[in-house]
Amino acid sequence: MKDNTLTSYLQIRRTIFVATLFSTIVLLRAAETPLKPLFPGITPLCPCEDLVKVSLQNTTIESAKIDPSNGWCRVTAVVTHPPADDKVKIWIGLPVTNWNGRFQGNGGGGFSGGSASSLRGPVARGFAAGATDTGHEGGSGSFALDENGRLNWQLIIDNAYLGIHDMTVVGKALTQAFYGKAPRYSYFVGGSTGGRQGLMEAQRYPDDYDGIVSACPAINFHRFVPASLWPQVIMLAMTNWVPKAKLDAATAAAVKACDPADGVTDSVIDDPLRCSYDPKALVGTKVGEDTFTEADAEVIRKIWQGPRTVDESFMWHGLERGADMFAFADTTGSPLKGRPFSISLDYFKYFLVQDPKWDWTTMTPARFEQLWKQSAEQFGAIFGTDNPDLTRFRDRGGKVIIYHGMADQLIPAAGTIDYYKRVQQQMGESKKTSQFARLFLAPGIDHGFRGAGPTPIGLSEAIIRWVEEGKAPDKLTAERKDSNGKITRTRPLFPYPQIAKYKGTGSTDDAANFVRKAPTH
Ligand SMILES: [Ca+2]
Repeated sequence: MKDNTLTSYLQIRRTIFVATLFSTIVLLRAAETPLKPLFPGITPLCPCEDLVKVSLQNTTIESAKIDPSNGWCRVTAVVTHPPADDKVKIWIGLPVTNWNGRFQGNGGGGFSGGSASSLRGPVARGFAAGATDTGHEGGSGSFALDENGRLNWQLIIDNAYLGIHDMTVVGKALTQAFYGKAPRYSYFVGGSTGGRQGLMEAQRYPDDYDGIVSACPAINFHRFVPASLWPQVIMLAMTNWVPKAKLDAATAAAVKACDPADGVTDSVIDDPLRCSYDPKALVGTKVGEDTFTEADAEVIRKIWQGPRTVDESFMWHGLERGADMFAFADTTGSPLKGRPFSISLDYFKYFLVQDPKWDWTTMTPARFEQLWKQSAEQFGAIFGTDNPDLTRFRDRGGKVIIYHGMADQLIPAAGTIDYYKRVQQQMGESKKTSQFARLFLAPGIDHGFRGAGPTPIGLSEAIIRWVEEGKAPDKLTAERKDSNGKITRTRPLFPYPQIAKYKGTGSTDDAANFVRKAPTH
């Protein structure tokens, strides 16, 4: 059976929240290992309060105070971009003792650029750390429109890329002012939107970070965000709202059909891109009191296939088989009605249709296709974060680790694989790319890094070792724990396209019994 955390309704509704919290989760998992201090014994040059006097262009330092709860120096600053009167809020945390000599930028989730709470993990490990709201508060997409209902390009740009760069510049400058030394190394860590922000830094501001950890990145933003409305568009066009129980039945059937293909029957499809299970097998079967119909099968087939134009050409990747479908194909009430994913709905309302009162139930497949094209034209270059040219980042010695769960219910891993392949084409063959950028795929893991598969650990250590010691991550470890926190399964993860294959003997819960293999396709 699939992990029940994956199928719980409440968990899914909380996914945006999970994404927001993601960067904190990564760091808490890594908190055991103390980092080597790069400037042993270094102490601040000035009292924390003096940092309000630091002068930076277009920047107001609003406050600089010792936080009595943990003893750090906490600074808040606001950056603006004249002639716009935007306000990019920035939070910086500086350890008063035991600064490890490094800076860490932290990412956000959904439309939220980041949060002050994400500093806790890194500062506790001795980093000077920063985060930003990227110019607007909260997780709604409403910032995209100004008070006259027109696109607010400054706030869109702040959210798409400028805010994280501003935070990085301010964070490094305050670090230098506080300790009298610039950070020797800088890292960016984030998942979902944070993962997108990390790759955006590598693409647009390659000097900002030496190392980037980009988890389940929200790249290809202008494609996958509108694509996430597709399940609702299909159900609306077919007037066939498929209840959660049927979606779950199809997911369970796909997992059952494709799970053993990787050599281990463990409720995980290691490579869902090779699973072609067709839900027509369920037609006529009972799901609770209900009977699975041909129309239900058609909806689910189209969800897995992903959006297609009216004349059936490819628009974007669908959800992988095994990923929960309910986040995007959510329904409610009696009779059932569709309930679109909030980020997707906001994107259509505020960015594409530009009408906060837009009634999504007026959508047709033809209109969907038209808005899809508009999305690429208006926002592709700004929000897409899909530029494969990482030459400047590579040449300055930058390293990036990307990882993505293969049962991600919000961002199909296929889009990340597609981007990575494009990086390989652009930057030279796979060997050249692997010298600075590596992708790890985590089977059976969702957007919150839960699920039937084991969760990758040690990302922060891996990127630091790569940047500072030149040791590229040749393997990551993934762990699965029970509800008491006991490790019940370990697996190795190898850099894409290599896969972990069971040797055929020994426990399938022990990483030692898996070997590196090249995929057969
Ligand atoms: Ca399996």
